[in-house]
Amino acid sequence: MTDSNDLFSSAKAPDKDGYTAQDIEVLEGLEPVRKRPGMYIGGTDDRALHHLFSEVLDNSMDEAVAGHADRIDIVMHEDGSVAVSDNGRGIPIDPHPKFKDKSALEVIMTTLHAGGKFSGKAYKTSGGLHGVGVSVVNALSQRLDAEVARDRKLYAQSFERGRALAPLKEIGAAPNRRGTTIRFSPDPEIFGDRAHLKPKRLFAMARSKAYLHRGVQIRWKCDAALAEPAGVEPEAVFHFPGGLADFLKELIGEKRTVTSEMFSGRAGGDEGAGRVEWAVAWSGAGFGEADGFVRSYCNTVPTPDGGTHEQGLRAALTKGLRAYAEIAGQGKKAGIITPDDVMAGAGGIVSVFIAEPEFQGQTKDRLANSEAARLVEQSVRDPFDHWLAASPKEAEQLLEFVVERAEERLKRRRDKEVKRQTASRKLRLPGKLADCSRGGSEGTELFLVEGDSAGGSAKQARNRKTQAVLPLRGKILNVASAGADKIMKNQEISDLTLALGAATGSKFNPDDLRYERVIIMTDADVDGAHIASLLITFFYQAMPDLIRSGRLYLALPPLYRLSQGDKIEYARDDAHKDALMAGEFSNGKKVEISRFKGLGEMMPRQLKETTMDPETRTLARVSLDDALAGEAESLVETLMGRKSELRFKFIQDHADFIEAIDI
Ligand code: 0RA
Repeated sequence: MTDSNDLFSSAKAPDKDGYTAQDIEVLEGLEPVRKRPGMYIGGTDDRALHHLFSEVLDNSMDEAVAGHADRIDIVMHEDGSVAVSDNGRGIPIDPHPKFKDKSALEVIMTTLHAGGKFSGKAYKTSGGLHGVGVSVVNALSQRLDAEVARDRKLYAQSFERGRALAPLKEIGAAPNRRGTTIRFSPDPEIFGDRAHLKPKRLFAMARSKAYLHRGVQIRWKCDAALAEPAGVEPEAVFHFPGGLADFLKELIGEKRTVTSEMFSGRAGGDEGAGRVEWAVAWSGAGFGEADGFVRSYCNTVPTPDGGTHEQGLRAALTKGLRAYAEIAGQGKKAGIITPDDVMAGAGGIVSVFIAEPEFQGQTKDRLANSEAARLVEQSVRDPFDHWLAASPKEAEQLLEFVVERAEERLKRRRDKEVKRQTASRKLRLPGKLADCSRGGSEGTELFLVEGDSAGGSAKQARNRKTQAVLPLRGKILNVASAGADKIMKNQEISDLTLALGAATGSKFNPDDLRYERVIIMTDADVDGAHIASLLITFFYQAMPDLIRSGRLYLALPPLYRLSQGDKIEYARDDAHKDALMAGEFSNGKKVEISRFKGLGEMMPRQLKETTMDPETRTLARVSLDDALAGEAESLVETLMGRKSELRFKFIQDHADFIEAIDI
């Protein structure tokens, strides 16, 4: 045995083609295949059934890819059998060294894993069953006929369910041809009575094979009795010297593309391992299949789950385009481009030929060889750079197109983020709340406002980004005198806790608070003070830490507006008004004094300036001195628990409880 790893080199072994019967390794019989077909072909469904055809076609295809054959004939017979012929070297028929009475062909056909490739000197690069071998097809066929033209003679052997009916026989002369014909019919015992090979499917498989190897002509024939009902041509010839470029043209049809020419090419010669071929075009209108598509193949076997060769293509195109943008002075644009953006509007095909393909995944539909990624990237990159440089105008259009995809992607991501945020917020937020738009709580404020009309003014006056407004209707429940049950059911209280995002009592966690500050904004009158005191009571009992951490405030809206000519001032209360009259406005000229009946009466602009705008407002921080906690407790208990008439005075008088500060 020679130990050459080069699948495609015709080695210097005894036979002129470098392969003898002793190269075939015998592993086991075919019984396991019939017992557990799923283990070998991944099931017994339609897909598995058609895999049998792939395997047979791939064997012939490999002869062609290796340069030994240039023609393959496929014939679908009326009985449901299909024959695949090639003009390759012919399966070896010499006696096998280990089984002296058997030909190599019989050993190949009846022995699992028989095939040179398992000794690293395969006659084939792949297989539709990812290399399980033609013996599996034989095992799962009710009948298989093999015919070999070799050394000017014609040989034949037939099998039923994997068993040879007779030894290989020389049946005539073949003076000027060579090659192999395998005709098989899948076994209904395995696939069921109605499992028939579908002409349409075989036709499509045959056709795409021809695109993948320009050096082969595939002829298709189908018995009219099958072709007509299936709507398939009874005869066709597939030969595509344009290779994948032809294939892509066919796939994208009349659709408009971003560049006038597609990007296609090949590297690594016409035969053998290390070859790469590709074709890519971009379409603004999309190609129908979602946004874009990539079809990939390894040794002409489709890899619908992609893999390393697709990665290589993506990498080459992305890096190439980025580099082009850099050179064209548009590096900034290129920074946001990802492989997904490049491939989003692309239709592409990539085909590689490698020595020992490894397939991964549940259905073994993904190429795993890492050298395939390097091979494709290296092969494609240079030609892509040249392609871009050769027509700057088109390259520019492509870059624009891809950058648009990137921008769309970023926008989608932003929209999704916003949607997710608002959805998760809205889900649990009270309907009356006018929330702020900022994501985190940092720098945000919740204004608790008395009544809907003041709420309306506050919503107009606020800074939407950082200030939220929750209007509370009428007097809120006095939690100091209400039972727990009543508190839980109270709408205003539940709205308030929902808006704050934090639980009450022992479950309160300051980190949950959705706002940095909570600002009670009530009218500057008795009712307003009452509501403020009720709210403070609520916070004192339900979230004392909110007060302790200095996050609860009272807004101080003005009660009076004083104007004298152009000069305008606002006064918080009578004392403040009197002080202004005695000071700034004491020049004897007429002063206009108006009294606000409520926040709702103020113009949003006035409300903003006097009460809400952090630049110009004054707030009072509600503080709770822990040293006075016991006293506060009893005060709240007496004041809020029963004697409501004392509340207003309490709020107004206790300067140690309310401390005016500027923020
Ligand atoms: C094993 C060894 C050789 C060729 C083949 C198998 C072979 C198999 C198939 C299956 C369909 N068509 C095929 N053609 C060839 C090499 C034989 C030699 O060295 O002469």
